[in-house]
Amino acid sequence: MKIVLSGIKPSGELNIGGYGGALHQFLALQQQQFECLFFVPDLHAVTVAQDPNVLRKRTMDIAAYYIAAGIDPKKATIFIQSHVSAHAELGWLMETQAHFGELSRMTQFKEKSNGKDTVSSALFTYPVLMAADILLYQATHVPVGDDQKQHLEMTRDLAARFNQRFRPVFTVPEPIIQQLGSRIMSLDDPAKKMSKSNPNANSYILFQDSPEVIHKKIAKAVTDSEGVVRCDWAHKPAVSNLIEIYAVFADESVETIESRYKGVGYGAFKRDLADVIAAKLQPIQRRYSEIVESDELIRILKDGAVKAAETANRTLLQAKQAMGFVTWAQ
Ligand code: ATP
Ligand code: LTN
Repeated sequence: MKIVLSGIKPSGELNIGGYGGALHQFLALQQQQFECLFFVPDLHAVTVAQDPNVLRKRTMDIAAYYIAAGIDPKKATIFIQSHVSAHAELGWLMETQAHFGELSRMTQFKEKSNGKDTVSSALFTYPVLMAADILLYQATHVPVGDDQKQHLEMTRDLAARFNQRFRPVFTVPEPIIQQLGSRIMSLDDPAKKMSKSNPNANSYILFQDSPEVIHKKIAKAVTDSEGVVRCDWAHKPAVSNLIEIYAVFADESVETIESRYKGVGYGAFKRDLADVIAAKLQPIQRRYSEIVESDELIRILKDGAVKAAETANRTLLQAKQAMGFVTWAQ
């Protein structure tokens, strides 16, 4: 049985990077014979300071966007991380297995702590909680963007270390990092990942952006002076990034796009790209606004948490027994 688990943090407004690396894959995997769990990692969001009211709204937003984008609650379990307390508990147990040195090597921690006077210790141990998320459900496959590769590697190491030291409790998961869309870069600088933390709002496209805003942002996106719509990451990273975004949003190959725009300048290509993104986002935005304030969403999340907790508590009990905790039959 293949089990897929993944999540998008409610730490900022959802941008199209999260579509490329995550949602686009979630939708594809849901169609296959996988058991799918998609959750909102709110415990991960609070590793950096969050305004409580904003966190509350963004958590529901991410859940609503899952459904609006096409995740089907009848096929997948959708839940909020903090509603299943086993995550925090297994997170602690796995911290006893993680090494300070390996956590110190995590590039995401280095980037996020760089230049800050203080960072929370939770930001440092963040990958251990992520490992707990995955291992609780015995996930076999974890669809993520390229930036999560190192965290997945650590999850695999922790699972194997635990299994070896105690007894085989955890499945060692495989990352799924698709070729297209797993590294959507910033529109103002193709050397940087598209991220909501970028202070330049023109560097990313949000799920909630209107077609006008999308056109404006894509028109401003950096390109190069060659004027040829051709994918070549080494020499033309900015244009290659736009082509990849087009490919993901239109579900077309890079070659199809290159041949369509042969002899056509960047202007027309950019206008079409903006249309392609807007066409994908508009129905999602409509469905999002119908569901975000609804009782239906609350019911889906409550049912999801009950279902997730059953599996999670079972694995947690096995891990505690393996480690030698006193566990009377429950
Ligand atoms: P932040 O930028 O604030 O660190 P994030 O966008 O990396 O946050 P999430 O929102 O939790 O964090 O990311 C959700 C998923 O989307 C992850 O699998 C991540 O790898 C993927 N993802 C995020 N940004 C991009 C991007 N620019 N390109 C491709 N995938 C991305
Ligand atoms: N670390 C991820 C979010 C995340 C996640 C997970 C992804 C938390 N737990 C478990 C996949 C599986 C991020 O920063 N994007």
